[in-house]
Amino acid sequence: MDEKIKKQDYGAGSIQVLGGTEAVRKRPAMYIGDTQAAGLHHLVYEIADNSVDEALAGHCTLIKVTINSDGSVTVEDNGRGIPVDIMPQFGKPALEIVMTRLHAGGKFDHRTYKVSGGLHGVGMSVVNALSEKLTVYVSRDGKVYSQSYSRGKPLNDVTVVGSSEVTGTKVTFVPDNQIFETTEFNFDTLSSRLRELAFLNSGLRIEIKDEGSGKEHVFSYDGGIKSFVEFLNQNKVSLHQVIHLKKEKDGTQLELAMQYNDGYLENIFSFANTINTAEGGTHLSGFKTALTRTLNSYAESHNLLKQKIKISSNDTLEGISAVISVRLTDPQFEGQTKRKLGNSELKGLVDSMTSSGLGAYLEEHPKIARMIVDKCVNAAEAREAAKKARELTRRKSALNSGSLPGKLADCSNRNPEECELYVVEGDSAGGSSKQGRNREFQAILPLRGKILNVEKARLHKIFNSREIVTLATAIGTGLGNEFDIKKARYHKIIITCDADVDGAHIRTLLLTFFFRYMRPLIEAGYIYVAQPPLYRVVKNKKEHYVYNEAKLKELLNEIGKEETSLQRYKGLGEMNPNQLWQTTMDPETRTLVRVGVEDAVEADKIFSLLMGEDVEPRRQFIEKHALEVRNLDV
Ligand code: 28F
Repeated sequence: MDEKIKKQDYGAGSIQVLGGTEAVRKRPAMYIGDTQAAGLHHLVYEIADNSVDEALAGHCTLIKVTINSDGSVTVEDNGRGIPVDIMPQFGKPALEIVMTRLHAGGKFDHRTYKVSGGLHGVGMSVVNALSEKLTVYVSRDGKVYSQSYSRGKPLNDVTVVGSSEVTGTKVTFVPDNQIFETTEFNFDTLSSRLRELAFLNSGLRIEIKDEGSGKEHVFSYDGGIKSFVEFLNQNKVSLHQVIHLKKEKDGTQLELAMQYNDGYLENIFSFANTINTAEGGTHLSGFKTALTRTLNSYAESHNLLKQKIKISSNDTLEGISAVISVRLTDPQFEGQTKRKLGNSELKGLVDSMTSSGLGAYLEEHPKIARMIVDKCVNAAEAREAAKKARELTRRKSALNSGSLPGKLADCSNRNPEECELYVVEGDSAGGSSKQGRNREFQAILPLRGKILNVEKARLHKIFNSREIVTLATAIGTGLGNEFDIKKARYHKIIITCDADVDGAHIRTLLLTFFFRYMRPLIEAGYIYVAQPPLYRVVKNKKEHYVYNEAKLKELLNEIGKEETSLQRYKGLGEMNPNQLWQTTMDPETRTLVRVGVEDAVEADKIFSLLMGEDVEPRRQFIEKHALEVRNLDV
């Protein structure tokens, strides 16, 4: 075959190779951010990015990611396959060079936007250097080529291992446990990023599968970020069609999709060159400024500001779901995790593109404009009213009084790291757990009845809910803007509800509340769900506590049903203090499930679903997951 033609094909001449990958192993954080879970997952994104580039070049339609049972990960695509012909300047196949040499632009904070298929292969050598073992398969020209590596060094030459009628690239790697603090991949973490990639590259199909658990997802969205917003509002009541804008100015592209729902929460995702800027940055502030100004000016020019209260930025963000995606040539990522866009020129650019685009949209859609403005005016008025109410109640508010709630049976230890707060349902459970606990480090807070559904309430109502104020005061962190995790009085907050429908509902209400208003507690790993037993089985004076139906079956098979007494616990109140201690509170024998926010989008969806107004999807969800609800691990 003609080498010259091939070279032109993929621009091998333009590839800038900087040398070996020793530097990567010496300072991995420079290349992947850190060596903890985030950096570990970054390895997968780095490989998948190459497939995305191949898709951007118009040659790849499918990416598959698999977490294998042995803990390794496989990423494969149906692109053209990495070229395998010999590069004259190295005397080695292009594939080996891509896999083993550091390329310009591969640095974590220097990753630049590749318009289409230019510099891909970048980043692969970084992943390879940080893998205990990596094997690549390339299907190309009717053959399958392969090469394996250990810590970035080839174990063999590129060899033909088979034939193939299709083309593509497949990489399987085992992250190096000498480099990473953890080498366990989280399905939900990978899944949420891959879903984002599918939204940001419409038409691309991305499949993810966990061989261990059998979980799998297929992501494929023709509508791009418009579909993303529809997805965000999927279990909410949306108020209008998604507003979708595409603009370009001074070489910067902006794509914006937004839609209001009837709730009060802000849900905005921002991206720069498809990188999730979770900490926001100049593009996000440009958008917010423009949104406030455009809505105010529409309201003024159409005489919609009745009480002459100006709409504030917060008013425009109530119930908004939006995705802002910018593409620019030289993105600067700032902040500790490099997830904040720093380019100062972007604020003005995004502001002016949003203003003109949104302004025009509102003029063309007066009904939608009117509804959005009314919603904002309504929010502004509620904010004013809440401010007045707050000033009135401030003096008597428990949140500011510094004293602890009367219902709290506190522990004597004052070191938060050692202290636990059991939040229990009702006074009777409160009574037995107070007697059963170890009062040195275990505190009890009984809540009466259902707590407020925060999904359906505005902030001032939440601040006025007695149960919520009691909870926030007992925990010590305060709420909303005043929230301070350093003030947490307990590092374990244990939700303990009955194993019935009411209990499940209260648990969900509490989790929703923590998720929406005290999320740092979940992120810090402070929130737990207790697992009280469902049954007490006694045979020959021997007691067994059973935590689920399956285990009950198992036990009865083992010990036999005859002359066995079986007690089903309907509530914690039915257990005596000693039983409660043994089964649910003794750190030696109890089981706690830690609540995590692995996938904020997924969790958000579940909460909207469980707490929102749409009855039908909720019924479906509960039917589908009825068996898991006891362990709802959001
Ligand atoms: C599972 C990970 O890495 N897919 C990739 C390609 C395709 C080409 C390519 C990659 C090196 C010097 C460009 C093929 N034919 N999946 C992947 N698919 N890299 S990485 O080229 C790398 C060259 O410059 C490719 C023609 N041109 C490019």
